[in-house]
Amino acid sequence: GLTNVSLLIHTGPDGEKAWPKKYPFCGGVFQSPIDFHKAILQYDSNLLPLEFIGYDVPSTDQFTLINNGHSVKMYLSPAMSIRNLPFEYTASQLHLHWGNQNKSEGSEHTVGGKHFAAELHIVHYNSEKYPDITAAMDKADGLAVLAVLLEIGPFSPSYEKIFRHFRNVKYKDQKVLVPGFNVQELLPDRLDEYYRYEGSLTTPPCYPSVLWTVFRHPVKISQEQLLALETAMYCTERDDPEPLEMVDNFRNVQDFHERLVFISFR
Ligand code: SG5
Ligand code: ZN
Repeated sequence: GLTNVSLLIHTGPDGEKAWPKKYPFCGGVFQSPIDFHKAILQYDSNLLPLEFIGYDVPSTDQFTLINNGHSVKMYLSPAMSIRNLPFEYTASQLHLHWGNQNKSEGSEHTVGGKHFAAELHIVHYNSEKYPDITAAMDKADGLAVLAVLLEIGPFSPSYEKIFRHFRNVKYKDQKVLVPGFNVQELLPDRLDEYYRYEGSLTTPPCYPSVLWTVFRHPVKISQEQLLALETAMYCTERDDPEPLEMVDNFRNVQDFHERLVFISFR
Protein backbone atom coordinates (compact mmCIF):
# COMPACT_ATOMS: atom_id res chain seq x y z
CA GLY A 1 0.00 0.00 0.00
CA LEU A 2 0.85 3.67 0.03
CA THR A 3 2.56 3.50 3.42
CA ASN A 4 5.34 1.50 1.84
CA VAL A 5 5.84 4.31 -0.56
CA SER A 6 7.22 6.11 2.47
CA LEU A 7 10.94 5.97 2.24
CA LEU A 8 10.53 7.56 -0.89
CA ILE A 9 11.20 5.53 -3.73
CA HIS A 10 11.86 8.30 -6.23
CA THR A 11 15.52 7.30 -6.51
CA GLY A 12 17.63 4.19 -5.97
CA PRO A 13 16.87 0.52 -6.73
CA ASP A 14 13.32 0.80 -5.44
CA GLY A 15 12.94 4.17 -7.11
CA GLU A 16 10.38 5.23 -9.66
CA LYS A 17 11.79 2.98 -12.40
CA ALA A 18 10.78 0.00 -10.24
CA TRP A 19 7.24 1.25 -9.52
CA PRO A 20 5.58 -0.63 -12.44
CA LYS A 21 6.70 -4.01 -11.05
CA LYS A 22 4.46 -3.57 -8.02
CA TYR A 23 2.07 -0.97 -9.44
CA PRO A 24 1.30 -1.80 -13.10
CA PHE A 25 -0.51 1.49 -13.77
CA CYS A 26 2.80 3.32 -13.23
CA GLY A 27 4.04 1.77 -16.47
CA GLY A 28 0.77 2.38 -18.29
CA VAL A 29 -0.90 5.17 -20.22
CA PHE A 30 -1.95 8.73 -19.30
CA GLN A 31 0.90 9.11 -16.83
CA SER A 32 1.90 12.35 -15.06
CA PRO A 33 3.79 14.61 -14.72
CA ILE A 34 4.70 15.78 -18.23
CA ASP A 35 6.68 18.51 -19.94
CA PHE A 36 4.65 21.28 -21.56
CA HIS A 37 6.27 22.09 -24.89
CA LYS A 38 5.00 23.78 -28.05
CA ALA A 39 4.39 20.66 -30.12
CA ILE A 40 1.72 19.27 -27.80
CA LEU A 41 -0.12 22.46 -26.84
CA GLN A 42 -3.47 23.37 -28.35
CA TYR A 43 -5.51 26.48 -27.59
CA ASP A 44 -9.10 25.76 -26.47
CA SER A 45 -11.47 28.72 -26.21
CA ASN A 46 -13.85 26.68 -24.02
CA LEU A 47 -11.43 26.70 -21.08
CA LEU A 48 -12.97 29.20 -18.69
CA PRO A 49 -11.44 30.35 -15.38
CA LEU A 50 -12.34 27.96 -12.56
CA GLU A 51 -14.65 29.10 -9.80
CA PHE A 52 -13.75 28.39 -6.22
CA ILE A 53 -16.51 27.71 -3.72
CA GLY A 54 -15.86 27.79 0.04
CA TYR A 55 -12.12 28.31 -0.43
CA ASP A 56 -12.15 31.20 2.06
CA VAL A 57 -12.07 29.14 5.24
CA PRO A 58 -12.70 30.99 8.54
CA SER A 59 -9.80 30.98 11.03
CA THR A 60 -12.08 29.33 13.58
CA ASP A 61 -11.99 26.21 11.38
CA GLN A 62 -8.81 24.13 11.49
CA PHE A 63 -6.96 22.02 8.95
CA THR A 64 -4.90 18.99 9.98
CA LEU A 65 -1.34 19.10 8.61
CA ILE A 66 0.43 15.73 8.64
CA ASN A 67 3.85 14.31 7.73
CA ASN A 68 3.12 10.82 6.38
CA GLY A 69 6.74 9.95 5.56
CA HIS A 70 6.73 10.92 1.89
CA SER A 71 5.17 14.34 1.76
CA VAL A 72 3.45 16.86 3.93
CA LYS A 73 -0.29 16.98 3.48
CA MET A 74 -3.06 19.25 4.73
CA TYR A 75 -6.62 17.93 4.81
CA LEU A 76 -9.13 20.38 3.36
CA SER A 77 -12.77 21.09 4.13
CA PRO A 78 -15.51 19.20 2.26
CA ALA A 79 -17.19 22.60 1.95
CA MET A 80 -14.50 23.55 -0.58
CA SER A 81 -15.21 22.76 -4.22
CA ILE A 82 -14.46 23.87 -7.78
CA ARG A 83 -16.88 24.64 -10.60
CA ASN A 84 -16.43 24.97 -14.33
CA LEU A 85 -15.05 21.47 -14.78
CA PRO A 86 -17.09 18.66 -16.38
CA PHE A 87 -18.30 17.63 -12.90
CA GLU A 88 -18.41 19.19 -9.48
CA TYR A 89 -15.22 18.34 -7.59
CA THR A 90 -14.81 18.55 -3.80
CA ALA A 91 -11.46 19.31 -2.15
CA SER A 92 -9.69 16.55 -0.24
CA GLN A 93 -6.14 17.60 0.59
CA LEU A 94 -3.17 19.61 -0.56
CA HIS A 95 0.48 18.61 -0.54
CA LEU A 96 3.79 19.68 -2.06
CA HIS A 97 6.67 18.25 -4.07
CA TRP A 98 10.20 19.65 -3.87
CA GLY A 99 13.88 18.99 -4.49
CA ASN A 100 16.80 19.54 -2.15
CA GLN A 101 18.91 22.48 -1.05
CA ASN A 102 21.69 21.81 -3.55
CA LYS A 103 19.59 22.18 -6.66
CA SER A 104 16.87 24.39 -8.03
CA GLU A 105 14.62 21.63 -9.42
CA GLY A 106 11.71 20.30 -7.41
CA SER A 107 8.57 20.66 -9.51
CA GLU A 108 6.91 17.69 -11.17
CA HIS A 109 5.59 19.41 -14.31
CA THR A 110 8.13 21.22 -16.46
CA VAL A 111 7.73 23.92 -19.13
CA GLY A 112 9.92 23.62 -22.21
CA GLY A 113 12.16 21.27 -20.22
CA LYS A 114 12.54 23.72 -17.33
CA HIS A 115 11.83 22.66 -13.76
CA PHE A 116 10.48 25.05 -11.15
CA ALA A 117 11.61 25.03 -7.52
CA ALA A 118 8.59 23.18 -6.12
CA GLU A 119 4.95 22.40 -6.86
CA LEU A 120 1.71 22.58 -4.87
CA HIS A 121 -1.10 20.10 -5.57
CA ILE A 122 -4.69 20.60 -4.43
CA VAL A 123 -6.47 17.25 -4.84
CA HIS A 124 -10.25 17.14 -5.47
CA TYR A 125 -12.59 14.24 -6.18
CA ASN A 126 -15.69 13.99 -8.38
CA SER A 127 -18.38 14.36 -5.73
CA GLU A 128 -21.15 14.28 -8.31
CA LYS A 129 -20.43 10.61 -9.04
CA TYR A 130 -18.50 9.23 -6.06
CA PRO A 131 -19.12 9.29 -2.28
CA ASP A 132 -15.49 9.86 -1.26
CA ILE A 133 -11.93 10.07 -2.54
CA THR A 134 -11.26 6.36 -2.03
CA ALA A 135 -14.10 5.43 -4.35
CA ALA A 136 -13.03 8.08 -6.88
CA MET A 137 -9.26 7.66 -7.02
CA ASP A 138 -9.16 4.74 -9.48
CA LYS A 139 -11.96 5.96 -11.77
CA ALA A 140 -11.14 7.66 -15.10
CA ASP A 141 -13.26 10.68 -14.15
CA GLY A 142 -12.52 10.45 -10.42
CA LEU A 143 -10.05 13.23 -9.57
CA ALA A 144 -9.15 16.80 -10.43
CA VAL A 145 -5.84 18.21 -9.22
CA LEU A 146 -4.86 21.89 -9.34
CA ALA A 147 -1.12 22.45 -9.62
CA VAL A 148 0.82 25.61 -8.79
CA LEU A 149 4.46 25.97 -9.85
CA LEU A 150 6.60 27.67 -7.20
CA GLU A 151 9.66 29.81 -7.86
CA ILE A 152 11.93 32.04 -5.81
CA GLY A 153 10.95 35.68 -5.24
CA PRO A 154 9.62 37.77 -2.39
CA PHE A 155 8.44 36.20 0.88
CA SER A 156 4.91 34.81 0.63
CA PRO A 157 2.76 35.51 3.71
CA SER A 158 0.14 33.14 2.29
CA TYR A 159 2.42 30.10 1.95
CA GLU A 160 3.84 30.93 5.37
CA LYS A 161 0.40 30.10 6.82
CA ILE A 162 1.35 26.46 6.09
CA PHE A 163 5.15 26.60 6.17
CA ARG A 164 5.32 28.05 9.71
CA HIS A 165 3.96 24.75 11.00
CA PHE A 166 6.62 22.52 9.42
CA ARG A 167 8.67 22.49 12.65
CA ASN A 168 5.73 20.71 14.31
CA VAL A 169 5.59 17.94 11.69
CA LYS A 170 9.32 17.27 11.36
CA TYR A 171 8.89 13.52 11.75
CA LYS A 172 6.70 10.86 10.21
CA ASP A 173 3.17 10.61 11.63
CA GLN A 174 3.34 13.98 13.39
CA LYS A 175 0.27 16.20 13.03
CA VAL A 176 -0.59 19.80 13.80
CA LEU A 177 -3.71 21.96 13.46
CA VAL A 178 -3.52 24.94 11.11
CA PRO A 179 -6.05 27.79 11.44
CA GLY A 180 -8.28 28.26 8.39
CA PHE A 181 -7.35 30.84 5.75
CA ASN A 182 -8.30 31.72 2.19
CA VAL A 183 -6.80 28.81 0.24
CA GLN A 184 -7.20 30.80 -2.98
CA GLU A 185 -4.25 32.90 -1.75
CA LEU A 186 -2.01 29.94 -2.66
CA LEU A 187 -3.01 30.26 -6.32
CA PRO A 188 -1.55 32.75 -8.81
CA ASP A 189 -3.41 36.01 -9.45
CA ARG A 190 -4.01 34.98 -13.06
CA LEU A 191 -6.50 32.14 -12.77
CA ASP A 192 -7.53 32.37 -16.42
CA GLU A 193 -4.31 30.96 -17.92
CA TYR A 194 -3.64 27.26 -17.44
CA TYR A 195 -2.67 23.92 -18.99
CA ARG A 196 -5.33 21.18 -18.98
CA TYR A 197 -4.82 17.48 -19.71
CA GLU A 198 -5.84 13.99 -18.62
CA GLY A 199 -3.18 12.23 -16.59
CA SER A 200 -2.51 10.25 -13.46
CA LEU A 201 -1.51 10.29 -9.82
CA THR A 202 2.22 11.03 -9.74
CA THR A 203 2.87 8.43 -7.01
CA PRO A 204 1.97 4.75 -6.83
CA PRO A 205 -0.52 3.36 -7.63
CA CYS A 206 -0.40 5.95 -10.50
CA TYR A 207 -4.10 5.56 -11.38
CA PRO A 208 -4.93 7.34 -14.68
CA SER A 209 -7.74 9.21 -12.95
CA VAL A 210 -6.68 12.85 -12.82
CA LEU A 211 -7.96 15.83 -14.78
CA TRP A 212 -4.96 18.16 -14.37
CA THR A 213 -5.11 21.95 -14.27
CA VAL A 214 -1.62 23.44 -14.07
CA PHE A 215 -1.61 27.23 -13.75
CA ARG A 216 0.61 28.96 -16.28
CA HIS A 217 1.92 31.62 -13.90
CA PRO A 218 4.16 30.48 -11.04
CA VAL A 219 3.75 31.78 -7.50
CA LYS A 220 6.76 33.19 -5.68
CA ILE A 221 8.06 32.15 -2.28
CA SER A 222 11.31 33.37 -0.73
CA GLN A 223 14.65 31.56 -0.80
CA GLU A 224 14.28 31.08 2.98
CA GLN A 225 10.81 29.59 2.60
CA LEU A 226 12.04 27.17 -0.06
CA LEU A 227 14.96 26.18 2.16
CA ALA A 228 12.52 25.55 5.02
CA LEU A 229 10.49 23.25 2.77
CA GLU A 230 13.64 21.42 1.63
CA THR A 231 15.14 20.92 5.08
CA ALA A 232 12.30 20.91 7.63
CA MET A 233 11.10 17.34 7.46
CA TYR A 234 12.15 13.72 7.69
CA CYS A 235 10.65 10.57 6.16
CA THR A 236 11.46 8.79 9.41
CA GLU A 237 9.98 8.78 12.90
CA ARG A 238 11.39 10.92 15.71
CA ASP A 239 13.31 8.10 17.41
CA ASP A 240 14.63 6.47 14.23
CA PRO A 241 18.40 5.92 14.60
CA GLU A 242 18.88 6.52 10.87
CA PRO A 243 17.02 9.74 10.06
CA LEU A 244 16.19 10.19 6.39
CA GLU A 245 15.60 13.69 5.05
CA MET A 246 12.43 14.27 3.07
CA VAL A 247 13.85 15.57 -0.22
CA ASP A 248 13.39 15.08 -3.97
CA ASN A 249 9.83 13.77 -3.74
CA PHE A 250 8.97 14.59 -7.35
CA ARG A 251 8.46 12.14 -10.20
CA ASN A 252 10.26 12.53 -13.54
CA VAL A 253 8.25 13.61 -16.58
CA GLN A 254 6.52 10.84 -18.49
CA ASP A 255 6.13 10.04 -22.19
CA PHE A 256 3.23 11.93 -23.66
CA HIS A 257 2.66 9.56 -26.59
CA GLU A 258 -0.07 10.85 -28.91
CA ARG A 259 -1.79 13.13 -26.43
CA LEU A 260 -2.44 16.88 -26.48
CA VAL A 261 -2.44 19.46 -23.70
CA PHE A 262 -5.15 22.09 -24.00
CA ILE A 263 -4.29 25.64 -23.05
CA SER A 264 -6.62 28.47 -22.13
CA PHE A 265 -4.25 31.15 -23.47
CA ARG A 266 -2.65 32.04 -26.80
C1 SG5 B 1 1.29 12.59 -2.46
O1 SG5 B 1 0.81 12.49 -3.80
C2 SG5 B 1 0.17 12.57 -1.45
C3 SG5 B 1 -0.86 11.52 -1.76
C4 SG5 B 1 -1.30 11.63 -3.19
C5 SG5 B 1 -0.11 11.47 -4.09
O2 SG5 B 1 2.15 11.50 -2.22
O3 SG5 B 1 0.67 12.20 -0.20
C6 SG5 B 1 0.78 13.11 0.74
O4 SG5 B 1 0.59 14.27 0.61
C7 SG5 B 1 1.21 12.45 2.02
C8 SG5 B 1 1.28 13.31 3.20
O5 SG5 B 1 -1.97 11.74 -0.91
C9 SG5 B 1 -2.30 10.76 -0.06
O6 SG5 B 1 -1.62 9.80 0.17
C10 SG5 B 1 -3.65 10.93 0.57
C11 SG5 B 1 -4.62 9.91 0.13
O7 SG5 B 1 -2.27 10.63 -3.45
C12 SG5 B 1 -3.58 10.99 -3.59
O8 SG5 B 1 -3.96 12.13 -3.50
C13 SG5 B 1 -4.51 9.83 -3.87
C14 SG5 B 1 -5.91 10.26 -4.03
C15 SG5 B 1 -0.46 11.57 -5.56
O9 SG5 B 1 -1.17 12.78 -5.79
S1 SG5 B 1 -0.73 13.67 -6.94
O10 SG5 B 1 -0.90 12.94 -8.17
O11 SG5 B 1 -1.53 14.85 -6.85
N1 SG5 B 1 0.80 14.03 -6.78
ZN1 ZN C 1 1.27 15.66 -5.86
